[in-house]
Amino acid sequence: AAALTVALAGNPNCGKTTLFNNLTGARQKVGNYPGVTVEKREGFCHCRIGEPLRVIDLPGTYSLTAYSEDERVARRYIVRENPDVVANVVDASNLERNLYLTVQLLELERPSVLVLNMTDVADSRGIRVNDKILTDRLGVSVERTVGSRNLGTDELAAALACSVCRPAQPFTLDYGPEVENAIAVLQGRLSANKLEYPARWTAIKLLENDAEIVELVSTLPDGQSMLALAGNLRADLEQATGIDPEMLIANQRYGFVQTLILSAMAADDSDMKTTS
Ligand code: GDP
Ligand code: K
Ligand code: MG
Repeated sequence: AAALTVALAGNPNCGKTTLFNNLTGARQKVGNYPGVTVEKREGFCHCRIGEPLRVIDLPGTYSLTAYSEDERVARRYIVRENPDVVANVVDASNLERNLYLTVQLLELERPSVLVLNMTDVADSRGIRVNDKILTDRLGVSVERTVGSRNLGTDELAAALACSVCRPAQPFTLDYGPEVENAIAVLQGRLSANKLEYPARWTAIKLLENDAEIVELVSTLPDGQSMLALAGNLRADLEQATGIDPEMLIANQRYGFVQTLILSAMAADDSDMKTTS
């Protein structure tokens, strides 16, 4: 059987390359500075469970906008190359910034596993979250690792191999009534077309006025009228809320993440797993 493809995605410096090395036995350069992973790398994980995993180390990003090449590379890879599973690596000591990317990755609708790395740092700072809350609210399984000590690697490999056995749980962030209405209108028009990106994600990106997605939609048979519609919806949203739609959407994402973290930290931690 063909190897399952796993894409490692996450913020810069959350430990993606360290986990890549742990999984594949490679010796790629890691470091606490940006720009180490300039392009995606690939290797194989011959883990204890069945099939080997083909592991891709994507460039680190804080968001999935069209503003930087790293972000475009990451989102294009996840959609066009269709990896079997996205391993979203998260710095567990810096949840707010990291989960802001997580919700955007989940909107790409690929099967995903949430990897809480740097759990040693989180533990030492007293940052404790309940994995079950994260799993319930995000629809993904959670694995804990300490990459720099090669802890949790086998469990991670097993979870990645297993992730494709069960169907992906759909994740939908509720952007509030005004934005959701606009998304629904655009999604309805978009779903008549064959798109490479998920229709809901594409609708959100049109409301954010994402340059690459605007370009893509302009090539559709009724693309020009859809872009005009998106322009009107953006103007209506700005009129109704007084906020630029791109900012409005970013604010909703931050709000969701903040609420999620508060719930996950407040929850009884008696069922917490530890790695060390
Ligand atoms: P990337 O930018 O996501 O690829 O991150 P790297 O793999 O280059 O790691 C960034 C830095 O964090 C390196 O110095 C690693 O040794 C360190 N690191 C990776 N994982 C952990 C971990 O779980 N705990 C701690 N304390 N450090 C880690
Ligand atoms: K790095
Ligand atoms: Mg790296």
